[in-house]
Amino acid sequence: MPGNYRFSFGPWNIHEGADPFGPPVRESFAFDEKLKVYTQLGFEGVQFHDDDVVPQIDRYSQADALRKARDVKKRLDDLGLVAEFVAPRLWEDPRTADGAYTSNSASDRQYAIDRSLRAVEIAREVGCDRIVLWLAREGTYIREAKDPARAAGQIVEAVNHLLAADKGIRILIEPKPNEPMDLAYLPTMGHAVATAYLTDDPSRVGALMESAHAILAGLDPSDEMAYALRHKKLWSVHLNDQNGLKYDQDKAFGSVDLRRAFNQVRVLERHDYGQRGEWVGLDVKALRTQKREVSTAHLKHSKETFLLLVDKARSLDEATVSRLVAARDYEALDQLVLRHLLGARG
Ligand code: 3MF
Ligand code: MG
Repeated sequence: MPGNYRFSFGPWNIHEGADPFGPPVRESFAFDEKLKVYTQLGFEGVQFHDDDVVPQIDRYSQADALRKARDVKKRLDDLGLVAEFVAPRLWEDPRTADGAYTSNSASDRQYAIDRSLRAVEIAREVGCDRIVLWLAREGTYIREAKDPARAAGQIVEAVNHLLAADKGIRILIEPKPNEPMDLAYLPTMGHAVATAYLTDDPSRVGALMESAHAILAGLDPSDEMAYALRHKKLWSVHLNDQNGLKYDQDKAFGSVDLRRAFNQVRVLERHDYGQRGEWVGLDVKALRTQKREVSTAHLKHSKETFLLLVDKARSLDEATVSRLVAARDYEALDQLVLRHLLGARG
């Protein structure tokens, strides 16, 4: 297998299969069992929500929460694992029902900022300097409920609070156009990058591109990656797949559209992604139909597909690509790529 990429996923990617229409179908894996899966499958990086590190964080003082985080760090060290990022979970508490940083309630907005500041300290305790903001409920169900220009400013102010609280922390915005909201305020990479430039320290604000989120916005994930790369702001990815405009599926990488997956890998390869410490992150759900003993296969398969596509990206006949581009023979270019992906000879 080619490649010197490092892979990560989040503990939520090993789950019990509940969906909005049905309960869990598999017994849970304890946190320590999940950590063993990382080593078994060759993943070094762990993506965390703040309450993946400290379950029920709101019940604990910050001093107690940080003690618990130190214990998690020790368990990571013992297994040779690294925390990639910590993301404040700003969408489950009743105080986030109307949004977090953009809630119409001042006290609820304050809760969201305080909770995010706690997440920054937890990140430090587990040894990482990256905070991911998936702004789940920043948006509306009913257009007139909020002022969108004010909301854009509130998100910038919240990011500024985090930047000021810890001068070494970096913020990665993970855009998504919908779900749970009807319309979210930071739907695309363009919004994430533009928000970074509005903050007090744009050099410490970047983005995380999730394939399914780009597809839900009607965009091509490789173009979203490329846009952020050009701004030197592609600091992580959540690779997965999505079959058109419907509920957020988080299917195994490449499961729906192999060529779209190939182009994501190719753009990463062409821009030396990973050479500056970026992780290849997955955010994939096991199918509800999987039995418990095979409910981590989606992680193994997504990583395998990624590496097979690295091989495809590296072995594409780039001289012929250049010749066909120069001749503007895009029909032939199309077939060159299809034949390459299909492994056709001659
Ligand atoms: C939602 C997501 C989230 C984020 C995660 C980390 C549950 O569509 O992708 O996964 O990735 O919260 O920021
Ligand atoms: Mg994600």
